[in-house]
Amino acid sequence: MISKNLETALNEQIKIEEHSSRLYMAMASWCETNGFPGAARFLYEHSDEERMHMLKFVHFLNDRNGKSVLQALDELPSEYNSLEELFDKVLAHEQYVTRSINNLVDLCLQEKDHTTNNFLQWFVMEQIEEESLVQGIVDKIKLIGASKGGYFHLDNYLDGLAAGETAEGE
Ligand code: OFO
Repeated sequence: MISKNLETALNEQIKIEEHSSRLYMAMASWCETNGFPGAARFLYEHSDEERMHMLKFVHFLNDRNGKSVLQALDELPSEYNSLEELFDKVLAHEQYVTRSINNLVDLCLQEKDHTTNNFLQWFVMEQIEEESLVQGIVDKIKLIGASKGGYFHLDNYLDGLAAGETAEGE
């Protein structure tokens, strides 16, 4: 049985994951209509992953005799000035999610809830991957600068990532 405190905190995380899913879908849509089909594909897939994160929390909470509640979501931006600005925002959002997961772990430790702590460790590791992946994209964008050809290659690279290829296209 999960504590009321943790139930509330996990429901807040469900909201964050659902928001992440919609945020990346809105970003994918911007990319799709602004000449970046590879980035769009990458972000649509990422949106699906975030929904999967949300579902993990929903099932866990329900399995622990808690009650998962879907909440009203914040409005999303639909316009970006550039792909650079968009991916800077993805990185900032992932850093925010990492802080949120860490706060949840802190709460588990305070409450000595080892089961939830154990469940959250998957997300702790996932956040290392997510931040590192997005940081890599942001770094590439900084290297490209104003080069249109560079953006063309970056878009192909992101398409490859979405298809499960590595940076070298292996
Ligand atoms: Fe991108 O990790 Fe969930 O929100």
